[in-house]
Amino acid sequence: MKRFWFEHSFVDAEGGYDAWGASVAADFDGDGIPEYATGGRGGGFFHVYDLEPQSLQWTRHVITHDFNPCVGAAAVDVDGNGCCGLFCGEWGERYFYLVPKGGIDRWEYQEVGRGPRYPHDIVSGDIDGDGREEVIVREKDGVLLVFRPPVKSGGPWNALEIANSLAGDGTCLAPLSGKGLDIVTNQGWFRNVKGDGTVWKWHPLIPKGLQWDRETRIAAGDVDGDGRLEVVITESEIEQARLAVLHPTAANRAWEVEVLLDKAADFKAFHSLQLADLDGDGNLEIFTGEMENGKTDGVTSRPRWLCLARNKSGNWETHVLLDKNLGTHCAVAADFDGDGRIDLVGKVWRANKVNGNSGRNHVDFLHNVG
Ligand SMILES: [Ca+2]
Ligand SMILES: [Ca+2]
Ligand SMILES: [Ca+2]
Ligand SMILES: [Ca+2]
Repeated sequence: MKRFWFEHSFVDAEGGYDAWGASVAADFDGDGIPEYATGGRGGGFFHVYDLEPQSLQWTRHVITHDFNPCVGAAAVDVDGNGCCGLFCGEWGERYFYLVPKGGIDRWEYQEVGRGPRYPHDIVSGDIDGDGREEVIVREKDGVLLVFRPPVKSGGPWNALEIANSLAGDGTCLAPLSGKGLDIVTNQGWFRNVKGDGTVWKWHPLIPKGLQWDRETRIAAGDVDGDGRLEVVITESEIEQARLAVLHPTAANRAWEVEVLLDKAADFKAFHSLQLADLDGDGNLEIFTGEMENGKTDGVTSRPRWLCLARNKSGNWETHVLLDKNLGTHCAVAADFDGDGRIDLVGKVWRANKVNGNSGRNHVDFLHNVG
């Protein structure tokens, strides 16, 4: 019996469009099971896909064709009632908040403000502890800001700058200091000093000597079971992409690096990173995957989906979850059919000319049947 066993099917094999981004898993219709949203360019689209758990068939709902969502998007609960809307930016300066109206086949949206033109990373979390979520926006090679939802719905959102110029990308939220949610980036982490999001103090993370590429995916979790949070980071756009676990040290020093996949492993463009318990043993695994879009070519290098898991001796092993010449970008882990096992859904940014879907764009479901 394989430890990790996933069956692939297409969420959407009819692809089309271009520059697929805004990849989000969340329960938008309130049935307790997440849906999958994604959108992008090529005329402008935002879709939400809903899985019927018995037939394992996905239904596509169009949220809007009115604008072009950029790379970043997040589900956000602005009033603390457990129900989510979507927050995203366009390829341009407008930012939007979208909410389902009585089911996921009808949505309303509003422009909530203006901001940086290339919102690559968008994450949500309650950074001031008032029970309502805020949204962190990071422009690639640009600013890091917080958008706060209005007290009265429909009003403009308030934006506060945390840093004005950070190289590259890769952003997540995690309680590293134990006082509220801190902001973790590839350029160091920002401590939420008072736990209310008003004062942020920068701390180092990656040692300079490692020469980590500036484009990354980043996530935090206790991946080794020592009771402390580690930070996991990938190189997301380059060949010979690495993946490392960073272990906390003294507060003002770079973290200790444990490289799990080095250049010699010869993987490419890890633009997906999720920490999830994929085999249900109570320990987190590290999920990542390679991109298409010319980062692999589908001929001499075929993109794979991977997970890294510790074996019984505590050593990390790499497991290939999918090897069908189908790459992925910003794939997400969630239990999409509600059977208690964490599944994976991802989409391409842009298809390789040669891929496992006749050169077309695609959205993929890896159903956890292990
Ligand atoms: Ca749902
Ligand atoms: Ca809040
Ligand atoms: Ca596990
Ligand atoms: Ca499942």
